[in-house]
Amino acid sequence: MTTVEQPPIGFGRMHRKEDARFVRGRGTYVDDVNLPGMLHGAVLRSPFAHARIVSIDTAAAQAHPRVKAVITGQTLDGLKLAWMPTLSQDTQAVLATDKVRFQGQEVAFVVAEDRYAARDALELIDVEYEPLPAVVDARRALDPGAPVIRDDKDGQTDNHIFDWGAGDEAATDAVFASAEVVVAQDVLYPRVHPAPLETCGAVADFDAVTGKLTMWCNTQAPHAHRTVYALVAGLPEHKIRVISPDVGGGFGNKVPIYPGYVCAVVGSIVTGKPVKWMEDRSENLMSTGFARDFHMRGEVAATRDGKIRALRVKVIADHGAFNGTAQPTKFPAGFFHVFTGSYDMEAAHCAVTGVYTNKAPGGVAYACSFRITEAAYLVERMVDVLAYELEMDPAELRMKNLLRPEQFPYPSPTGWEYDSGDYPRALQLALDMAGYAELRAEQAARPPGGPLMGIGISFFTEAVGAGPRKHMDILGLGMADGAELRVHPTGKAVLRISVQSQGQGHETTYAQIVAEELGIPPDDVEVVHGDTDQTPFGLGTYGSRSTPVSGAATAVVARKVRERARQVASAMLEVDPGDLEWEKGRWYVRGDQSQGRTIQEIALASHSSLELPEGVEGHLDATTVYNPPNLTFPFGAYVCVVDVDPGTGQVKVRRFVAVDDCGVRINPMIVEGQVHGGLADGIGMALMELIAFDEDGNCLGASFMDYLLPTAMECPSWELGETVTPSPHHPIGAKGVGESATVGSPAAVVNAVLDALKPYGVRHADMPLTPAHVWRAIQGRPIRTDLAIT
Ligand code: MCN
Ligand code: CUN
Repeated sequence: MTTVEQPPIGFGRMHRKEDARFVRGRGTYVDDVNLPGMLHGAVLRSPFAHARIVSIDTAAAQAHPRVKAVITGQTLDGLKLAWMPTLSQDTQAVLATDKVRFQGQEVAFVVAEDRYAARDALELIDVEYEPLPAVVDARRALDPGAPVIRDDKDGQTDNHIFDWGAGDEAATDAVFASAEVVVAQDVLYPRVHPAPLETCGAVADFDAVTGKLTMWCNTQAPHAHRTVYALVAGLPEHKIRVISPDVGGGFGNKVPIYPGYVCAVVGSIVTGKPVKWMEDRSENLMSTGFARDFHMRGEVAATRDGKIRALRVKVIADHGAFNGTAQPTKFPAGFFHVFTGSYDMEAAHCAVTGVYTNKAPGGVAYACSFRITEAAYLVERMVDVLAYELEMDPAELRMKNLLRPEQFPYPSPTGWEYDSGDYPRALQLALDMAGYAELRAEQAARPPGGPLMGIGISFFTEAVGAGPRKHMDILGLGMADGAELRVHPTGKAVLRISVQSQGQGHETTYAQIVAEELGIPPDDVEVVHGDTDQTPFGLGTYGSRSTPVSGAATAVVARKVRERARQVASAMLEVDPGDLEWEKGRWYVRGDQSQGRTIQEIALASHSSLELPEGVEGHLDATTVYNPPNLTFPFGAYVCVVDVDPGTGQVKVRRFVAVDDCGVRINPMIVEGQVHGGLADGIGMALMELIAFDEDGNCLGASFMDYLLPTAMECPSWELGETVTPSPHHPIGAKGVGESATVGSPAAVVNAVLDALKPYGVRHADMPLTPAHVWRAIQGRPIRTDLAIT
């Protein structure tokens, strides 16, 4: 990788501005916030997956000399805070009152002088439980006689949450009825966890005198959180300040509102002191935003020569005990209905049923683009299953079915409009980079019975940048983002945006957008984010929406400033504004390059005594609110090569070629970093990451001893390629990329392993493909990975 010493004035590779503090250990994370008199909270959690609470005795904990408060569901009930709304219009217990519904659920909150005393006091709380049978298998959740988990909800007599579908069912059924070939496959996307480096936490500081609540919290969506707090607490928004400081990774885990945050607030109100709550690793893994847990049945209708005609999908979506997913309200299964992926077909239909189980509130988190991860994985498995049945080459089958460039903008069978793409070019580039023909020749030359190698391909289409207000809101909040740009007299600038970086490098790339539009060097542009008192309203960073929405807002606001600068320059040069031409960083008189004013000169003049034309305000600033006209649709083609030892089932990823197209790249180095991270995620999910449960609902992934994460050891040296198909509706032609590789890569790895296992007649096996699982698949006995049952 090459980097340039002199930062570009605009797009291009440059080191991240924020790294100056990160590499020196000078970041400020929530746990670095220490206020005078601050107390520490800890959460008591349920050991049972499902149990009635008979009694809670807190007397001994209260009597602990260093304990300042013990809060239970009963305390909260008195404040009408025992239950809180979730982002998907369900309710979630803040502290359990009637029952516990998953292992690790919050039962009580202790506030003490230090973290250790708080933890010690948890041991002194005596909870009497009456255990109830647990529902762990999503496919059994709707069985008659299954224990009803949400008996707190009026009229809820089973574990059903929603039925939702998309596409044309009748048209799809008609195609299936006349199809030459139909293949069906059950595909599980097991429950996984984002596992960010920094766990979730907050410091709540309620000032009883001013009535203002200040909340340091590593949230990905500070403004959305503030509005929810305002609704829950009945405080006006200006009395709540949410500060999301440096964040050590989010990956979706830090979108929801967790009971610990609310408890910290109540703890601060009750004690009159700031209260810090930081969860530990096991708490993070057991109780916060899970991902996936999609039990899918896919069916493909095709012609005998491999033209895909239709796709039909049925899904059971396991949302855990509370429906805590964060996705636009109209889409209870997220954007799963992008499941036709990158392929041209006559019809498609999906039906998704959401169910409650005795597991932590599940949902969409973990680089998911609102369920496109599951959709992309399913369709890419189905294409390979079809190739297996038709005995066709999976690359050839994909080439035959990919959307063609002339089909864009492409209206998909389930109601999307893909903005732009050249899919065959991306796939061809990936195949060329991998040396596909030689790899197949190597595979064919292998003697039977020996070490195996497999080649896996995936092609994905993402849909990111939620989203157009008329289609998309969360809890009634439309998904537009504000931006404010102010250029000081010296030509230095401050940009205020509503999205919040968790490691994506926003302080750099947003400065680069301003640099590109105004010609102010990126080092002269300060990006302010993550503080609701200092930034305009917007819905936050997830679904790779920052570039598509706030990136666009930044370009738009910079262009507004540029137009103001033109007016000022016209006064300075005494020419008509229409006679001025822009080149990066300066307005000049058309036909006379020497007559011009730089943006810095204009900035000073805009604050000076210069007489401005009628109607032109002084100073150089602007605000905007950007409502995206459509999502952006980045895409990519991935090729993975694995070596598999049939004796042990061990998989080694030998090579990984990734061609990504995210339109115009603001900072190619940051884009590559995003792709590297997502590819590692993909290897993790495909081969080792898993949150499973035993039949009593005990979580079997509650530490990094059990929840395995990929390291550099498991990752090859990534081979990256790119194509650039700009988004036609985005002001700078950029598309989001943060989740692309996580969405696209698991299927490439799984397809590669199953390609290797082909000599053993294995058509499908579910993730994660651990050595034990691969070995069993070779023996013809693949397992159900989501349950601790073999
Ligand atoms: N970028 C660019 N050119 C493009 C597209 C993006 O230079 N054409 C840059 C952006 O300017 C930004 C970064 O790449 O600096 C990611 O941009 P984008 O794709 O818009 O994604 P977001 O900034 O909205 O980040 C969210 C996305 C999500 S949803 C998850 S999950 C995830 C991901 O980012 N979480 C991450 N990447 C992560 N990376 C880190 N280090 N930490 C996380 O928690
Ligand atoms: Cu769903 S994980 Mo990202 O959208 O924050």
